Amino acid sequence: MATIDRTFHVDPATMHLYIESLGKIGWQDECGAVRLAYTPAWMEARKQLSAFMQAAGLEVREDAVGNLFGRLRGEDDSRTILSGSHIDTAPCGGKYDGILGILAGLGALKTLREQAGQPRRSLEVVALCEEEGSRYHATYWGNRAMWGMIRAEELDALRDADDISIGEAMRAAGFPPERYHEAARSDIAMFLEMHIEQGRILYDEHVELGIVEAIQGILKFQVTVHGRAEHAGATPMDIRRDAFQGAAQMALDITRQVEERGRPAVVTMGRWDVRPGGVNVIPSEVRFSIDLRHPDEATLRQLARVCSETCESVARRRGLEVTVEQIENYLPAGMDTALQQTLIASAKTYGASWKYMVSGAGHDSEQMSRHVPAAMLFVPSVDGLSHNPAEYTPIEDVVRGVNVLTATLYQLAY
Ligand code: HGY
Ligand code: MN
Ligand code: MN
Repeated sequence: MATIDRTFHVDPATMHLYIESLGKIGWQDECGAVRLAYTPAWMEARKQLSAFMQAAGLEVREDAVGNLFGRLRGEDDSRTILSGSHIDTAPCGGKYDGILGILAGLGALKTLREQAGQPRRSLEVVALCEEEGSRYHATYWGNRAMWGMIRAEELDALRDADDISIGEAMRAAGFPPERYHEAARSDIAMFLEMHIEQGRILYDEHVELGIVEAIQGILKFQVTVHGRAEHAGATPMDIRRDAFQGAAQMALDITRQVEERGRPAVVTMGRWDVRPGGVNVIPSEVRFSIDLRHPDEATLRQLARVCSETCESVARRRGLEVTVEQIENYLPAGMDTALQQTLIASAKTYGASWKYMVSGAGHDSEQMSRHVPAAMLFVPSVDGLSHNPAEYTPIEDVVRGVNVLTATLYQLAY
């Protein structure tokens, strides 16, 4: 049974200052937090974080792809206990997704340095440079760089909506892409991530903390439908090869089949591109994304077959061509049971209510768990809202989570 020898109390005013300072950077009133990888807002947020890390007495360093680290060096400096999350946001994000995990790690290390002094084992907080895949299909870019999983061809192949490659964006931000491999590390011992739940289970059930047992699997596809551009007025409905009507039918048929499967299966088609885009032109080409998720690998793969078979049968019926390309493949990931027990012992020490959960959202911990023991601590999202500017977690929930994280890191590093 895990034990907790000491508790700590992070300063609520410090956490509030951190959240509000970072929340302002990249905020766009009609959209929310917009901090896409290698953009000026992303650079500004890293600069602010770096200043807070220095003020907390941490040794600050950035790696070759822009991950930012704050280190509290231990007597034994050979390995690193890492905590943190991602600094980038969804296209229109909130003030908590990702960034709160970084600030929680920062608050914890600041508190430990002030109240417990030098640790036995080195501790670090990390602002991972890119997790969302909002600008590039480069999900977990910072994480994958640390594990030496980036492939050189990605630097040119990954392009944003303005056809700027991730390598060009890196260079413009001061990170020569040819040095990406220097980000690889072999000293990470374990990873702990605090994150907002982004769903409504904790909020609805009035539970204060979530202990994540597993992160569900995610398969993403890019569907491209080809038809024939023709005149909107002069072409009878029964002879059209309308790529949009076909794509819409595919989306609705897939959605219906996933809904029939029931919870927790989910599917989202969030990104569409209709060409040529004329009001009076029958669309000839439509691209849309599929984000498919389920905690069970076999079910996930079975639903992936449903997606491709549905697209092909609709295309046949409508005289269209269709390609279904898999662009991301993250299988379900289990969190480390020993680290979960330490988090639970810490939650109990603070008298906090908690429950086991499976994460609906993907997280950096999923990638980390492929290489080292990883664990996640959830704090509630009001109304379950996330990937939305109205994202909100009350400061008392934030402080409770940071206190539990701090006591857990103390147990692991002192
Ligand atoms: O997509 C996700 O689940 C995460 O927000 N990147
Ligand atoms: Mn997110
Ligand atoms: Mn996130």
